[in-house]
Amino acid sequence: MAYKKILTIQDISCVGQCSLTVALPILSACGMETCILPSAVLSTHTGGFSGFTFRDLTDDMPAIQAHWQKENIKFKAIYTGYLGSIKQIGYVKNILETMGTEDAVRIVDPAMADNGKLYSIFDMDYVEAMKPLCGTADILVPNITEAAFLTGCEYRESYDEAYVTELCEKLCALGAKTVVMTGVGYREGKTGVAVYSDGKMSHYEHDKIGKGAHGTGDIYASAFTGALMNDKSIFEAARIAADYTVKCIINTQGDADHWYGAKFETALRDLMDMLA
Ligand code: PXL
Repeated sequence: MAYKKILTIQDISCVGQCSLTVALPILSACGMETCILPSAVLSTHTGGFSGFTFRDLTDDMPAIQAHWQKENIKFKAIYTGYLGSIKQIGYVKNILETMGTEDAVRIVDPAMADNGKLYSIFDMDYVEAMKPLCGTADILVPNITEAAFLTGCEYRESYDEAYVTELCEKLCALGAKTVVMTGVGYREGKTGVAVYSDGKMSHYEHDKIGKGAHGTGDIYASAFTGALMNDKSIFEAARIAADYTVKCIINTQGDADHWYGAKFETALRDLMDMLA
């Protein structure tokens, strides 16, 4: 396999096992040369800690991009996650449109909400600003909450395939080519991933383990990107990322002190085995 240089754009939460502290090791384990563009630096993530610091790096982005352009640096994949400001979303859209190789894959995780609610620092203006970014995605990786916010559909905890199909159709109407939607389960005790492309829906179902954990969306999107860049099909990458994320959640069960994230590190070997 050719050596692949990819870019991921998301925050550094110094403590909390999410965003870049998850994406970088996972993508490295998948054999990717992983370049980063931090969107913000926080002392911790915002999901349960109080008093966190937040340094927005929006104003650093144009000069970083200009330098890369001068050096003729291009990326085989660009994967975006949690972003720092509405203005930044515009810069990131431009990076997605201009900094990829001819055959680059653009993966957007609209990391902004979960369990029916927006993350604490975001509002509906932010949701509105995310829509054009999602429209540039070759592959959009939302959870159901994010999909509901982006499409204006009601958020539901129980639903059927028609609801998920409607969400996916509306996300594709924004411009996304393929949707890989996480947390989609139709039966008690089960969850899974819906993959929607060219009007065709597939679903990978697996056991639902407890309530899940913080940061698992980032673990999922990172493993998905890594598997896809290992030449797996979209469905196969979606399945591998789901199996890996389940292992990380199982690793973390029974440790109440570890409420803030999932222990993904000790399952990296399993991910590498799944890619072999
Ligand atoms: O895992 C998503 C995420 C990423 N980055 C920050 C967050 C969260 C979720 O709360 O707060 C800063």
